[in-house]
Amino acid sequence: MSQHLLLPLVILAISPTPGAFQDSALSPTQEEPEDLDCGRPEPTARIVGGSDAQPGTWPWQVSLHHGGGHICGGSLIAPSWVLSAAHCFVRNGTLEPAAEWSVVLGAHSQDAPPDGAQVRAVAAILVPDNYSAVELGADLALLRLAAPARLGPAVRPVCLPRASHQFAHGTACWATGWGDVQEADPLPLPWVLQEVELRLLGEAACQCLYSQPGPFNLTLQLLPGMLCAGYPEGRRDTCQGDSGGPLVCEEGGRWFQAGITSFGFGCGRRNRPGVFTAVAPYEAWIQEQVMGSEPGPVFPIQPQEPQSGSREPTEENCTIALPECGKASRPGAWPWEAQVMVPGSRPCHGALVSESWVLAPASCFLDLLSSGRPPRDLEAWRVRLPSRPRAERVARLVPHENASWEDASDLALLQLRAPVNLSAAPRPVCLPHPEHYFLPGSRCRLARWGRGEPAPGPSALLEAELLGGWWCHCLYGRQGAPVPLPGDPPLALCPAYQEEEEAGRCWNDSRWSLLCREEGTWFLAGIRDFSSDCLRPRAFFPLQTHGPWISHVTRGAYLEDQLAWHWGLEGEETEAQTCPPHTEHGACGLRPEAAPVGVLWPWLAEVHVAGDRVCTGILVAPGWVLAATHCVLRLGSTTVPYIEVYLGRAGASPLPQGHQLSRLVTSAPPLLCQTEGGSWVLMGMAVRGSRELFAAVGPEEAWISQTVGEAHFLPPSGSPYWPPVGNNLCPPDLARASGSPRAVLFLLLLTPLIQS
Ligand code: 4AZ
Repeated sequence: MSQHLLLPLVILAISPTPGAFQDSALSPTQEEPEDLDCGRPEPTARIVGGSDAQPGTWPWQVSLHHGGGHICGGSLIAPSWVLSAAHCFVRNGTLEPAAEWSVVLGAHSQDAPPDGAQVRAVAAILVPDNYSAVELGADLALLRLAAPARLGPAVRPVCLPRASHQFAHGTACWATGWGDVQEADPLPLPWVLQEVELRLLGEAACQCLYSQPGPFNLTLQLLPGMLCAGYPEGRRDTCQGDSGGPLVCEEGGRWFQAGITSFGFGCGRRNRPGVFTAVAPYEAWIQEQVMGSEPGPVFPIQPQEPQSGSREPTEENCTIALPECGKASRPGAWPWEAQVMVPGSRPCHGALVSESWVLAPASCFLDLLSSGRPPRDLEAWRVRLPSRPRAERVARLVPHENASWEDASDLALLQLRAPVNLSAAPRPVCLPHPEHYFLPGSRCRLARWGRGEPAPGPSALLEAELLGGWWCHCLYGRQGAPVPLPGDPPLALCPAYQEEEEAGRCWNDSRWSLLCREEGTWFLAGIRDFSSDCLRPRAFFPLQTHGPWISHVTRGAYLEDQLAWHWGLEGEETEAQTCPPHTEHGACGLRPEAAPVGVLWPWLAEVHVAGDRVCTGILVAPGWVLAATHCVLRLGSTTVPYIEVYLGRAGASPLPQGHQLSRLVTSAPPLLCQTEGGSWVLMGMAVRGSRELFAAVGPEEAWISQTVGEAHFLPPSGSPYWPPVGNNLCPPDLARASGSPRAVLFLLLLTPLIQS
């Protein structure tokens, strides 16, 4: 819990084996004082705002080891008893054997065998009969130690509340543990016990927060015996590995254990406070289990009544927190836009992701690394942020470990020397969690990224609609590749730009990041348009896979839950799907099912012949367009006229203004049929003068494939499939009817000509 979250050592093998802690001086029969005290650590100074606990501050905190490492926390409640969480010990409905567990007491850091630490074997694990799953409550357990702990400054029991004890909501309490410091981010060495101050939330306030719908429609019904602590804005919390550890509140100079760390939705997320097992309601169960054990746990009388008015069940506001990131007064005026100024280079554009960190492409700086200039010399580097009078100084540059060889990881984080005050500007952009699912149809825009020149025109204001994951994935993916389901990280994000279609231009000289909006909040969704040249739709590398790295480095980036999740409804696939046949350039014959904007038929080409005719061509390979001969050649002529081919704009938008009247003669429409795999296949071209009679393309396969090696013919198994009645995509098979005309076709070799 560093700044806030606790940390697990779950996966890391802890170096000292339990034996290393063995306290040989301890005699198991050692007598404990009769008047066992509780909840009083030896006085020590605590670092205010710090996250490492001072040794001796929380002497009841224990670490529960299994298989050689820390798994859960616990609290010493009597010399022979430890309180923890049931879910630490129950696997698939079965209690794990006590003999596999050991309890480490008096540890501060788990790095080295700590002075004064003791290890005890576990004689018994007791779990309430009605425990079945964390979200159903009763998540507590008692561990009887094989030998009592020897009490001292580093090992003391905590006080337990009686059943009647009431903890006022709003009370500042403390949670402690060695759990993760962020989701999936273990506590770093030297594994010092972490502490975090959490406020008790009343039942109504907590239920209100957990009733806010979240991704995967996750909400939670709080049950009696559960207790919440944390903040609506999140950011301070317990996490995996803290489970079983105590939440303690000071009353009358003693520390009472109000809760046992149990679960939550993620760690430190907005409107998702930590859920604890309330200890007070389990007084009777605890007393029953420890009966006859001397000395037993201490349940002091509540030292003072909580102030009236702050107790449950008084009225509580339902104050939910709104995102603190991703708000922009208008698109294009991005309050997170950062310019990294490195002497001798053009500014590099990035995004502010927290008070202290800027995310930018590593490629802006990698040349500095390779040219031998030490990147550590950041003295002259500056970062410009909106509305800041002076440029910020840079303390640290952290490139992504794969930055130099993987475009999808072309990322670096720059730490500012001093955190900036966040306001309307500068304000960080929101980052997606790995499971974020940007809905097809999401509205997205571009922001400058890296060293690219701005595109001419109102590029930053262009609005795109995100295409469906299946189409985007298969267009750039491999044949048979499984399409990621919602909740799995996508390999690409494809925005379609209506304006770009209309402008007939492409910006292959520019570098962009992709911002997508959910409920008025902007997320940095993708980086580095990786589609080459003018290939459309554009494709961006999704940023969400890097969320854990960013939060690990920054410990405070604004990762935000998905805000729009009405998916799984019509149109969106939720079943496993694989990609249809493809070429080395990606799948052929795919088009967006619901075609939000953009090109309905992405292979259609406008073939402009000698300035007076426009007919239809078909893109059959990156450099080749197939057209009907009668379109290209005038009757009786054998010389090829001047021809221009326009790609990527047919089917969606009308012909450009000014061309429309003189060139409205569109001839040789193609006949396309859809295969079972979803690909569209060119079956025929209309014969001269007809819109209904088609000449089959199939017989020309040999000629086409000899001329255009990369043209892709569907294998026999992908034979065209005729859709059910009522879905009349293709007319009867005229193309194969006997006596049907041979296609007379022209292949046009494309040369790049115009790039406006
Ligand atoms: C866990 O997995 C866990 N943020 C513990 C506490 C919380 C979440 C998960 C609360 O043990």
